[in-house]
Amino acid sequence: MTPDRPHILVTNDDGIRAPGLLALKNACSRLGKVTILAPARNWSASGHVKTMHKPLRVEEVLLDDGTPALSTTGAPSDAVALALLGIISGPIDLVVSGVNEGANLGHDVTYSGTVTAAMEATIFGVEAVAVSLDSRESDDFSVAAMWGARVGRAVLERGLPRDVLLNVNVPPVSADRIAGVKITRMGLRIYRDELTERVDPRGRPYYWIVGPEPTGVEDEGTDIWAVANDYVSVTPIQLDLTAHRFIDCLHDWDLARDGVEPDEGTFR
Ligand SMILES: [Mn+2]
Repeated sequence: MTPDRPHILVTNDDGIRAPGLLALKNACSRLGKVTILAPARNWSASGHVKTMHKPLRVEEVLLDDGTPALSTTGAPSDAVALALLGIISGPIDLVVSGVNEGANLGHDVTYSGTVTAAMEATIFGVEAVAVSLDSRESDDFSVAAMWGARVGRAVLERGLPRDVLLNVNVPPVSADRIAGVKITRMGLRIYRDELTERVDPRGRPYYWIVGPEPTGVEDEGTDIWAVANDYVSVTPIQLDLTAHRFIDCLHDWDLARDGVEPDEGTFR
């Protein structure tokens, strides 16, 4: 059931100045009232953050088109928590996160600030969609934003099961070259990171973990396969990470058998 004028929170992980955020705001404005609360800086690949040991600031800013917005010193997931805990007044019907510069496919979702912002909404019981564009070069986020709004519209109309969010990835092609939309499962990313060691001016080593963009296994039915074939990929993700298929096997492991005992003096 769609409220007459749903209230949509738009956030991202590329920061409040990112063009993908503005494009998503424009697209989501067709669905209802949009409020923006996004990180002040780029938090890409920050994972699911809960800032606990320093204060969070929230500041009123204007986007490049003059739209009022809120920025925070916190992470993307902090932005969502701030909004849902009361920084934004009134109920929020939907959280849309993106449009991220770069895909969030397969295991990327565990690193992704874009997806974990949406996960934070799911934890709060608010429906959420993450949207990413599979390009690091394109500055046109309008097609991906439109698909994010289309998926968001469907979520508002139909609702999602509790614990489920939608991860949308859009190929970097014009609207008329999109082959369609595929409902997918998470594929297998292949990361190509390498360890680079350098030495600082004081003679101590430091490290970079960096490499070419990840590739992936293009198994049919996966998010990686869909985007590689110019389809919009929509993957339902759940926060229950339990490996259900392994539970029975794990029962047979006899984890409590003798042989590894506590140190003397522990828990006396
Ligand atoms: Mn990002």
